[in-house]
Amino acid sequence: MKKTTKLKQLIHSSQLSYLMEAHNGLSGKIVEEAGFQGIWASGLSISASMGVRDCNEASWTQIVDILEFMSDATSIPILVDGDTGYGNFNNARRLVQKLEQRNIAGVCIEDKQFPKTNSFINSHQQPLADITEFCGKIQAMKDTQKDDDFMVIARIETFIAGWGLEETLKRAEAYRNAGADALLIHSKRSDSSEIEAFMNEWGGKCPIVIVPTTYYKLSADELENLGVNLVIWANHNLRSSIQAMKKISQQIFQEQSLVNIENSVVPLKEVFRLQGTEELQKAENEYFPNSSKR
Ligand code: SPV
Ligand code: MG
Repeated sequence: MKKTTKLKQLIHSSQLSYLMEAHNGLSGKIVEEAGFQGIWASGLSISASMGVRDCNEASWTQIVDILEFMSDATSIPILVDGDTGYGNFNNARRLVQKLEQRNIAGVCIEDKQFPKTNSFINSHQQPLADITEFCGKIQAMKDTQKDDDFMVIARIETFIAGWGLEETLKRAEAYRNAGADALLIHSKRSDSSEIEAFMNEWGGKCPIVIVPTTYYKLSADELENLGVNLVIWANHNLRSSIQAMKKISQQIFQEQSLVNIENSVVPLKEVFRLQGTEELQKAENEYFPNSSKR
């Protein structure tokens, strides 16, 4: 099945589905091996792993290069965090073309202005996009996609930017009418009250995606009971790897030796396995039989 069709099915499934964050080919592979059915290519995590801020400091082509590695390394669908689409409708529709060429399954764009700022930073100062302009962007993206199953998800930042339920519902209806395949309702509260309020009024008119980073205390059952379709674990591979890298760097720096280290890191052969070294060795036997003699 095509990756686009898989993502579409996940979003429309009657069961709650989950996407796990990855930020490069390696983390994408780890997410797939863990059993997840899809990947969230997080703007926060990709920018952080590049050592820059989550405000479009990395150019969109630099992001697309990373996405190409992620897509090549995995067989499950990738939903890309497309920020604001990197400009106006024209930039956003060109992004769709480039993502489809790389076998990406869908993209999520948020109704803020370029350059965006991460939703958890200075969110009271984050201007929202004009509704009509954002609807044109969604339409242009949907009109551009060649594969009917490519997903365009519209992310609503009203709660993040200090607006209420009324504005959220108004935008939700407008973006759905513009052709969005699903809506991501973002919240930075430590509880799910904003999401619950929205779900009570929305009435299942189209699939809903959430990112419970700050309301992380919800149990699996509580998440299920919200009635949303897709949950994104948005940054947890990035955050766990930062913790692991800090710990090992500090320990090696202090001990100036690897004596106590070897058993707390994966063996090299695991790195080679994840890189697919075995496949190359088989290919060498087939296509390059005398390679060992050279
Ligand atoms: C991301 O993962 O980059 C997101 C989600 O956009 S958030 O960081 O919550 O804005
Ligand atoms: Mg983001």
